[in-house]
Amino acid sequence: MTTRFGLIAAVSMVLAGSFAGAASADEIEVKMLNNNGKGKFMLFEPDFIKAKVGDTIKFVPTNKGHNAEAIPAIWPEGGGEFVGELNKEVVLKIEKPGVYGIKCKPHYPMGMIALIVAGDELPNKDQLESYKPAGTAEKRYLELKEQVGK
Ligand SMILES: [Cu+2]
Repeated sequence: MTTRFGLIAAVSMVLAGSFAGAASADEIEVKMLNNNGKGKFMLFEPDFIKAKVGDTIKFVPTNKGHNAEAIPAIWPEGGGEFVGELNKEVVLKIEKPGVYGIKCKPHYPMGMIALIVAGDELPNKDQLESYKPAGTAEKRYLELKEQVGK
């Protein structure tokens, strides 16, 4: 019995240790949706994400026909490559502070975009002003941009 309790205690300590290690980095889930049931179609939910360096953003293909990939014009230097496949879960690891623009390639023209803001200092913040979204993406882009720094 003593041995078994000893083992359980040891396992518990290992588990507690790994949870403590993970506590500083969060995994944030973003759904890729056809609609949100509130009159919004083709969207990331959430579409404005506050994160920190070390976090991972997991894009989940809740509905079919979507992907998640970088908007290269809104991407921090050293932020890495990011192109998810259609209908596939894809994970972005945040390695650098800054603003990250995300789009769904098929639905970008319908405004399927998201912004991730990581950290307080945003070295590529100017990209938000110089970026010119196309078509319907503009309305949503302006709404998202409004939220940066709030
Ligand atoms: Cu899409």
